[in-house]
Amino acid sequence: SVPYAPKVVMITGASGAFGHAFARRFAALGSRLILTARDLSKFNSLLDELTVPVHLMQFDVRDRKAVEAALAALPPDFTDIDLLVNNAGLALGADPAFKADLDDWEVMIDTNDKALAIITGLVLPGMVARGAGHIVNLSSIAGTYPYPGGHVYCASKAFVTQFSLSLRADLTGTGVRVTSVEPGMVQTDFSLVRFKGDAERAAKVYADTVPLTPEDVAETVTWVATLPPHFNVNRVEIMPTTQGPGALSVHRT
Ligand code: 8X3
Repeated sequence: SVPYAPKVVMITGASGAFGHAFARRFAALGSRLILTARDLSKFNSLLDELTVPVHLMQFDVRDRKAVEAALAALPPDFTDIDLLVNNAGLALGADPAFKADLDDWEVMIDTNDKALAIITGLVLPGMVARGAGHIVNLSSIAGTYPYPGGHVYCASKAFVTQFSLSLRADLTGTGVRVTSVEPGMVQTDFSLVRFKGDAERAAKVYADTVPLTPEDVAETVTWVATLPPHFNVNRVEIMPTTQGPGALSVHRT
């Protein structure tokens, strides 16, 4: 048993490996789950294994009207969200900034930052009114450590970390917790998405090393979310043992 188990957990972008891993862990704690995705068919096998009540919401997190409508239509058993896991997010491209596709920049900012802030803003007043709740934001080591080709992705994650810490400043005394979870290398479809389906390039990211797994990240999210209510983890940075910060770049003639 854990000190605290959230009764209703909402996970955005839950069709991917992180979302599935989080859903399994909170289901094991008996939480009711709100899972959101653009494509609900990606939940089929997961739904077969979950034995807790699940409410699915189909939207692109960038579609504010769709998000508002879905939240307004939550069934009674799901309205009081105890834990919001802002998991939807992505990286697109890793070429230098001066070669980047500006459409990629827009999608990253709209998804990783704008949508995350709006969904938080929609869910937060209810938590404050109830005097309890927890926002867990999936940030990244990229928000702290810049790297070549990271540009807008790194900056978008710095937003997530700083937004999380700023929320803490407003929420002390409300009973609502906020945590920025900042993983390093985790083996998922993250790189396949970043490299737009180039499986060979994506595989190279994880070759000959031991990356974290989605279950490792789920372990972290479950840990911060099941601590006793007086205990807030502001931010938690995790990496595989085989990864560490790199050197600053120096140009030599
Ligand atoms: C994912 C970690 O290092 O690929 O956010 O940016 S990294």
